[in-house]
Amino acid sequence: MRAAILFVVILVSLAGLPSRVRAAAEPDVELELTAAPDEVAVFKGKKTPVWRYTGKVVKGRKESLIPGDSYLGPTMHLIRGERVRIHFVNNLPEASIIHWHGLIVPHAADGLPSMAIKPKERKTYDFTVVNPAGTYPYHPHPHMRTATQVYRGLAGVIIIHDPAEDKIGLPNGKQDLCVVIQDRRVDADNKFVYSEAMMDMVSGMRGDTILVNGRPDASFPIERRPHRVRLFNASNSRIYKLAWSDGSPMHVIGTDGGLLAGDEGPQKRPFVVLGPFERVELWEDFSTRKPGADLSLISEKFAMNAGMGGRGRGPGMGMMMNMGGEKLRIARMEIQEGEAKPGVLPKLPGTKPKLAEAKREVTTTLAFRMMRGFLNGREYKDDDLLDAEKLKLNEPVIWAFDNGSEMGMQLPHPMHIHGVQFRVIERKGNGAGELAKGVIDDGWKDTVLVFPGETVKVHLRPTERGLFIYHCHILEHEDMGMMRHFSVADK
Ligand SMILES: [Cu+2]
Repeated sequence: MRAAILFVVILVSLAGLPSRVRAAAEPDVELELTAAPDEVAVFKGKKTPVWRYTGKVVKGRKESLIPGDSYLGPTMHLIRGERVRIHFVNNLPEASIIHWHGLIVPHAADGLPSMAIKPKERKTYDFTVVNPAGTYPYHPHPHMRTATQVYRGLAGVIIIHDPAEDKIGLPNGKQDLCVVIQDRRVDADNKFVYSEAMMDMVSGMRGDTILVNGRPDASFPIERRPHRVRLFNASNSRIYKLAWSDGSPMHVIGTDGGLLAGDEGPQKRPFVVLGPFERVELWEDFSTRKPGADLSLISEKFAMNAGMGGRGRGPGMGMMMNMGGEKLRIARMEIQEGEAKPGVLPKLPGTKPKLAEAKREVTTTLAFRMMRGFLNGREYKDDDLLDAEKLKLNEPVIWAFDNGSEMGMQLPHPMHIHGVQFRVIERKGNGAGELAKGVIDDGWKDTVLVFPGETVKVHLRPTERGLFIYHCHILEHEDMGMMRHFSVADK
């Protein structure tokens, strides 16, 4: 990063303070984010009405907030260890709240649906950046309105930097690409069309127009040298099977919660599967491609049958639903003229963490039936804390997501847990089918795809006390009730 030296200076000065002093200290970075209706030139011709975040730096590093050039919110560049204060201003015609997806923050700063603020109100968030360097989303989270608010354009990226990561020597500056992938249905007036037809709600809303960083027909000028490519699926519901159009493998160096450890990555994969709000980071050496080569990031066609199931019967019985995807071009990689500067695949530091034995295990059954989503048989309500999963502070727990034993539609559900990063320790049922080779279960995760008929177990250790939520990240499923509270209490 251009401000790498400044980053080091700030972190060193922070580290020198006793934590008690730091806790009482003023924020290092103070930002303001405003959500409001707007019109943006997304396509040729008429402007597209959107809802979007705009922002400004109130105090601290000017480069902590970089405005987007379409409807997406500004990209926040935060440094691990920094204290951050963010003022959210709601200038929308309805209630909203911002959630920092994947960030481990105190309960009061998490942006739960029950904390949504009314139009014209403000909310201030205070937190310290404790997550590893990586790529994290932010987005609205009001109950029953998240899907439409995100679809209208409310979403953005937080990139966390860490001087320790800078030492690895990963490509940076212009060779550090962030690729935010969304799909929309667009009408003749360039408006985003949101459908509430039953099939669109069951599969989740999908569109046939791909937007990258808020732009159609995206292309990136690419120098003939290694790049870091951050892939972020910010779509409401679409699952992507991402690949290079020339068939060369992808080199995975990171997942939701930052870089893989040295003994689990880099990984060579023929393609990478990304569910809603999952992220994957790649290291790709474009020096092997000729200038002008026809190269694109694509989503390959794939089949996935979902439908009425039940343990032992498997998906696909009775009502059927196509949850697969057609072939789509995501973005062109325009290989520039100039000398090839090949690189070597980076060595990633550290080893896979040894997970402490978990004496506590919780299970959540997933179900979607009659246009309603259920977790352990209950639909979400802001004030429903009955039977909330109860975790203990700092106590390791195994959390199982069972997508095969409830009656109802068996659909893929990307399950997201607030307030933690977890490790996937078991996947049973092979519901991924032909997608299995591209499902990355390594590294730190905050969202995991649970395919029809599968049970996926994750290991986590909550470090923030209070009330949080977990939910399906197909935003239509979440809005239709597939969300629940859990609590973290002292021992
Ligand atoms: Cu779901």
